Order: sequence, then C-alpha cells, then structure tokens
Amino acid sequence: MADKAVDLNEREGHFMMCRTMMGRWLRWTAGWLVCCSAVFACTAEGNDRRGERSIEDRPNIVLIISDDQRWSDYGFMDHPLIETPNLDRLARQSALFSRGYVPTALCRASLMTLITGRYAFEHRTCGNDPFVKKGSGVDGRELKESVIANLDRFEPIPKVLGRLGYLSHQSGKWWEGHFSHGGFTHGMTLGLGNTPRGRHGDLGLTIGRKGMQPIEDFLDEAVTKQKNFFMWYAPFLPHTPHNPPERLLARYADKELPMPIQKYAAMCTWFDESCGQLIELLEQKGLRSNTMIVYVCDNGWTSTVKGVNAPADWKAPYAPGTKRSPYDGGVRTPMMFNWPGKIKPQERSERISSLDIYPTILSAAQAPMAQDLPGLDLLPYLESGQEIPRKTLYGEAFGHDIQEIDNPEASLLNRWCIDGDWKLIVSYEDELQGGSPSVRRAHSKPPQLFNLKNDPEEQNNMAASHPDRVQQLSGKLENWYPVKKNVIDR
Ligand SMILES: [Ca+2]
Repeated sequence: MADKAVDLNEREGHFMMCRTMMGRWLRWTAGWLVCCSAVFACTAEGNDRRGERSIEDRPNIVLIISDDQRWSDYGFMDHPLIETPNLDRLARQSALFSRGYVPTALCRASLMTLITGRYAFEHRTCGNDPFVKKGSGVDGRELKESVIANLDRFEPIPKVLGRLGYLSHQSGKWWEGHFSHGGFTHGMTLGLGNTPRGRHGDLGLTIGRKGMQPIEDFLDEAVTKQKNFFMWYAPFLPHTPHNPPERLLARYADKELPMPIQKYAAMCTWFDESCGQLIELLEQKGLRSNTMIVYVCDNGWTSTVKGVNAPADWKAPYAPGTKRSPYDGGVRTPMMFNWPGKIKPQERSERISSLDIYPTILSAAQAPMAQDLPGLDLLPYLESGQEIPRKTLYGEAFGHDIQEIDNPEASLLNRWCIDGDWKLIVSYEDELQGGSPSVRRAHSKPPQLFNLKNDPEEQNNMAASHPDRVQQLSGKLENWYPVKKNVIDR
C-alpha cells in the first residue's frame, strides 16, 4: 500500500505541475520543461545462485534498449498522449520497475555498463568520443582504438553466454568496433567508426527504421540449429534524426504542439512499433515462452523547444537536466523483466539500476560470473516477489569527450546517490575540453539535495535546510570510490 501511495503522490505531483504550466503541449511534456538535470550506481550483494536448472531450462534472452527517451514517455507510465501499445502490453506481462536508473546518462557509457555490468569509472568508456585537439597532431584513430580496447578487460554478455552454446545477435547502437569484438556470433555493425559511414553502429543503425529482416533471419538460424540465443536490440530510436513516417506523425498533428515535439512523440511510437514486430517474430516462431525479455533506455531526452528553461548560450537539441545530466530527466528509465511462467508480472516500487541487468541475465542463463560485480542479481526477487534489499544507488556524469583514456576522473563532472527517497548531486571543479561547454556549465552547481518522493522533478533543493543529510550522503559518495577533484561548494 505504501508503495502505491508513493506512485500516486508522484503521478499527482507530475500532473499538478502540468496543470500550472502553460498550454496543452506543456501539459504532456511536464518534465521536459524542467530545467534541472543527472546518473548512478548501486551497492551489490552476492550473486551466486546458479547451477540448479538443467540446460534445457536456459532461456533465450532479448535485451531491448531504447535510445534517448524520457522515463515518462510511454503509455504504461501514464503519459497522456504518447502511444506505446506494444510496450504497454509487455509492461502488463512483466515485472515493471517504474524507477529504474542508469548510472551514466550518455549513450556509449550507458551501453558499456549494460554489456559489462560495470560503472563507467570501472570500464573507463565514460564519454562518447576521445577528445582530440585540432592541430595537435594527436592520432585520433589511435585514441578511438584505445577506447574500443576498454572492452577487452571485461567479459561481455555474449562472450559468457557463447561458452554455454548461445548464439548472439547485435543490432542497432554499438560503439565498440565490429560486433564480434563484443563476442556476438551474429550482428550488423562492422566497426566502420573511422569512416564517414559510422561511429556508433554503422550498418546496425538501420534495424527497426528499415525493417526487421536481419533479426528474423537470425531467429530462423537459431531455430534450425536448436540453439539458445541472446539478442541485443538497440535501435537508433527514438534518437535523432527525428524523421518518423508520415502515418505516425499524423497521429500527433496538433497545431498547439511544436513540430519538434510532434516528431519526437511519433518517434517514440515508431520505436514501440518495432518492439511489437520483434515480439511478434518470437511468437510466430514458437520462441516466446522460453525467452526472457529485458527492457531499459540508455538515457533520457527532452527536445529543446521554445519555452524550455535553458541558458542563453544553450545549443544542444536536448534540454538541460536530461541527456548527459545527473538529474532524473537523464538517468531515470522504466525497466522490465519478462519471462513467461518464471517472473511474476507486477508493478515494483524498488529503485533498481541498469547495472543489475548483467548479473540478472547471467543468472537466468546459469552462467558463471565475477563475484565483485556492482549490480545485483535480481532473479531471486523477480521469481519470489520478495522486496529487493538495497537502499542506495550511485551514478556519475562525465563530459561528452573523454579527456584522458586511462583516467575517468579527468572527465568527471558530477556524482550522485539515491538513498531511500533522498538524492544528493555534487559537481566537481573542472574545465573540460570539447563537448558543449554550455551543457557542462548548466549542471555544475553546489550540492543539491532532493526528496524524490515529494519532488520527483527535482525543483526544490533542500541542501541548505538539511546539512546533516548532505554530509551523510556525501560520505556515501566518498566511500563509493575516492576522487581527488574538489566539489563545487558555493
Ligand atoms: Ca542515447
């Protein structure tokens, strides 16, 4: 009951704010106009609970990853306008966590966390690209290769499952070179990052936008060979370019809505449509009942349009407080776990991390895994319905460009933790190079303390009136891992 009350409070707060803001489109974008911003992490308990199921019980696993979508922008999250009927259906059939978080709200860092189960400060791919100063003579290609090589220090999911006989397929976003570099047996991305054709997925970026044939072909092969499979489905949706089909854009045609918002909404529906096609393929081929589907978004998004509270020099297409920020507009995402007959469909109120996906997938497949993973194997709690015993989540935000290849702290801008209903965000003194200075400045502030239960849009900084709480959570951040940089304190 208490959990439900939290839900209602939050939703009520969300819509109260909408009502007090201007016009209809502001109403359904609520948080889009909020000028605050955020990422995180979690302490982990033990993960070892494998070895009880027979090989025949191992599930196929499909990981669906949205790209640049705000946590509220789904039908199942009660969005009043955006239509996502396929994900709504999946949500009803899943353990649905409406308060999931990614530890870092930037694409590449977030995806690396999914495939390695590690924070960005651990895997070191904390930004999208290495910083290369023009005219410096530094070999940008060599730096890019060094960043790609970060993956070699870890056991990506496809590699682990491959040893158990799984086939694996990559489609959509993938920054880490050829798909085989991640241990995938099949895939679309060829690692053309240094060519005009790509940097973060090249040929893989056509999935969903131009049909699902590569996925259907892969499923047919897995069925023919009688193999379990893992699928990485990370379509370039609803990510820019926001160029939805006319038939979907027409659903949002409304002169009161700025065109960028109409287009973004249609992109969310386009993404949803592709998820429906994927699930339908699983059903058609008789694979659905033994397939675990996991859902997450890599980071938030709110289109920059007139009315967004942004600094005068703001040039990014996304609003402050969303993508790249440590605020919930950047780091919060719904997460779902679906496995027919195994995982109980229910709405869950616990806050969980995308770090939990790696150990949970490996647990479902009865795969061995390291004991020092920062995420939690959620499977026992998904199967039993018991409450997840964890109070604190952590996250970090970095510059867009990686400043030093082997030193993530050089790129660090913010850290945050959520402890119960309280969230602390701290910023670090630095002048990073490259990657939109206005974005960095907008999120560099003295410590901010929010009560997420009462203030889900992070509008009311309570740091001044709760110094003890700030000190307590600052201590948690320091204990998480040490940082030499100074916190901005005034
Ligand atoms: Ca993204």
